[in-house]
Amino acid sequence: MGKLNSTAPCRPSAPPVSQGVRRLAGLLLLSAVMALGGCAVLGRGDTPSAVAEILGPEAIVMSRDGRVFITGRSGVYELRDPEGAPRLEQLPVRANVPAGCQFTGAESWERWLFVVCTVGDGSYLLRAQIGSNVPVLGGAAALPDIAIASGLTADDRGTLYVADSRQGGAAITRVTGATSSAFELETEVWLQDTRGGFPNGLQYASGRLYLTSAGRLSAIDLDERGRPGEIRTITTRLTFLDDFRVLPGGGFLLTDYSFNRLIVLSAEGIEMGTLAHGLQGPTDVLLLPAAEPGVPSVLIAERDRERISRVDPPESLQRFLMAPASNAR
Ligand SMILES: [Ca+2]
Repeated sequence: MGKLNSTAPCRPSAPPVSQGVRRLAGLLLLSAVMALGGCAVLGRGDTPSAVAEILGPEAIVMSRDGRVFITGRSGVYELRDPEGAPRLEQLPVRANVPAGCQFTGAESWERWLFVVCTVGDGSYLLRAQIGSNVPVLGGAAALPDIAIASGLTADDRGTLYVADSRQGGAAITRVTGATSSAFELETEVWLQDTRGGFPNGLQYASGRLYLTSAGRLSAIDLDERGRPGEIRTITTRLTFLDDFRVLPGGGFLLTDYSFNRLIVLSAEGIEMGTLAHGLQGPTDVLLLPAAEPGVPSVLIAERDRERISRVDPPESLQRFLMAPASNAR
């Protein structure tokens, strides 16, 4: 399927240590790899192959018409032809956003792409209309409640939710007005962090918000007024979990940042297996629908390897990625 094939393997990733140390180790490794003239591609199966190089990739999102957008440390990109001859195109920014704003969360809702970025103590929301050949990011709006914007998701009505990774800050802020023509936002603290643990990945699915914070994955019900209801812990682990996908059958495809792998959890939080290992700082995942009915492949953002990778799921886990009909529950 892909045109990128194996030549020689990269070195194995460093053992999991603290997040900051890992970041540094990742940078050193990148310098070493660049000195060697680039890292060879790893091939298929449950070790990833390279799709595109990007500085500090954080989020991968697919629009409703199947276009793939990626946030990186210093820009937002469209990944064209991910399974053929992948290439990145940077989205121009025509907005009043401070220099050095680092892009993190991304979400697509109807014809919009939304991204958040943080510089200093300020966070901003930008949007682009998808449809034109190269979407242009504009309309930067400050997000006053948010120190370190992280995960971003939209509910069925286009209300946005932003996770704030600042320790002790609000866990989740709700943003309305992002789809209005004036782009006048109303923000409110939606959920105060009561568990004290680095809110990061955030995804809305079927009337619930799912959140990772440090090693915890939680489900938060929305009541009929859209307020947070019951908060349920799905799993707690001694690691840092980053972004994830809610799978068609109700399970989760989850980046285990500290242990450099991608895991599949059942809806109940039971680990069903490792979908990819040997990653370097995985921060997000996306299911790429199969061209013909079949098994989707998976795109992975590897922040510490500064690249987007693709992996074909091992047979033992394929049923979890497919429609519920083939996924006995
Ligand atoms: Ca993240």
